[in-house]
Amino acid sequence: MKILVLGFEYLPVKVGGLAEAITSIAEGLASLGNEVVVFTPDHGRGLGEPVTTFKVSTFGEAVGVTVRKREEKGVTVYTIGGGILANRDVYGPGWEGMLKKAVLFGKATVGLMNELIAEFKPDVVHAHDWHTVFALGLLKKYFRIPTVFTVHRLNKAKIPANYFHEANLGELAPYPDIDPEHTAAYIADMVTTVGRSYLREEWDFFRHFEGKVTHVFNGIDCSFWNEELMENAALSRKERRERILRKFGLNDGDTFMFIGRFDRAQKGVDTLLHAIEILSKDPSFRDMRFLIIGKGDPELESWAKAVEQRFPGNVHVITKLLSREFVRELYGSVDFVIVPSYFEPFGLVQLEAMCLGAIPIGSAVGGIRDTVEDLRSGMESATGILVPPRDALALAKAMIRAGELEEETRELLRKNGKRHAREDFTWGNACRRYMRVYENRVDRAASFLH
Ligand code: NHF
Repeated sequence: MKILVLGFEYLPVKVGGLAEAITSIAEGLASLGNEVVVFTPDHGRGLGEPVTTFKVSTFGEAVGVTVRKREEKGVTVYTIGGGILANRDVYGPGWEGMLKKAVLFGKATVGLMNELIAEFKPDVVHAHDWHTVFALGLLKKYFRIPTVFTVHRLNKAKIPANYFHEANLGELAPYPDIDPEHTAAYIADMVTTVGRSYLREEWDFFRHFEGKVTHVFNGIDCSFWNEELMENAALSRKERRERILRKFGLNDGDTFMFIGRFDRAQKGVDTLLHAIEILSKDPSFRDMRFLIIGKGDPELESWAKAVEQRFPGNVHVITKLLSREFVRELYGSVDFVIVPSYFEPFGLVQLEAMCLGAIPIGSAVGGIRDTVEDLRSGMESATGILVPPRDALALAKAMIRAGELEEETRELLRKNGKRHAREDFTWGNACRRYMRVYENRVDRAASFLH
């Protein structure tokens, strides 16, 4: 098949998990024998060779657009630059800048498609997240190509209708404020999201598109998240843990790690900080160590630092960016990884942890629930522990329970986790299912089926 992928992030341009997902999907589809082309903004990176230039009228001026092209792992990537598309802030500058970027990107995709269509007429356009809504709408309007819209995370924003008028899509904007996710899903022929539980949790949104909605799980690339590639691969897990803790000035003990954005809306580091306060009153706290890694909300950063100062023998906080290689050492050394998200469409941390033998303790939401098998499901398949979200007491209790697990049980959880992550959540599986979506051979979510 000929597949055109649209997205605002494509590696090496990365803000969050989206870049990894879109790149892996494009490369995975190419390795299944498809012809895959990506359109993505240049974001001032200047990657690839310039191949064409043209002008686009937008917001009262004629903007010179430059398109660059590169081939990467079987995928042809066109990056569209010029005007605000050259701004390095992927989702900006500011909200207005973001919207202008999305409109210009949309209009420029029509210019580029005009040049390619004689040679490359896509069988399907696959757009990722709402920033591509104008591109999706315009490619559908001008070229009548079947479209798929994938939600990686609902943003639930409202856009003034004039941006749709500016994009020459006034017919999609009959009201003053438009939800771009709703519009993208409305015009798409198929709508997917990255996990089954997330689809159900957000049914209030997805139910509007019942009949053309399904999930496609993301994958995890275990070729990088692999214990054998660790610097300390030759050491036992216990020795690795001792080393890592010593590096941070801590004595050995059961180690719980959080890694992620410090925000108030999703990742739940506040629930963990509350749980540590609760645990500090329990005798088992003496032998517990916590590595808290991430950055973001300054208030949460200072709260984490304050907890570290109160419990210097137990807690170590890192707010600087770490290399992927060092994060791999950490995953392969700690006992447990805490994923206390309020919601999580798919989530990578719990899977990276499982690939490297760290046992996840996470919220029973979205992708965490889809990928972690709770201890209660029986020892044959269990890979971690699930707790209700936003419940610091439940999380604290789960950590005490985890600390009490025998080595034999931990070993089994690690073994199950590695198998589950490596075999059940591959990008190959994801791409094979996307092919079924494109070919209309996929099962649908239905409100009357349980
Ligand atoms: O893994 C890539 C990512 C997801 O849960 C994640 C999220 C945004 O919030 O699909 O998209």
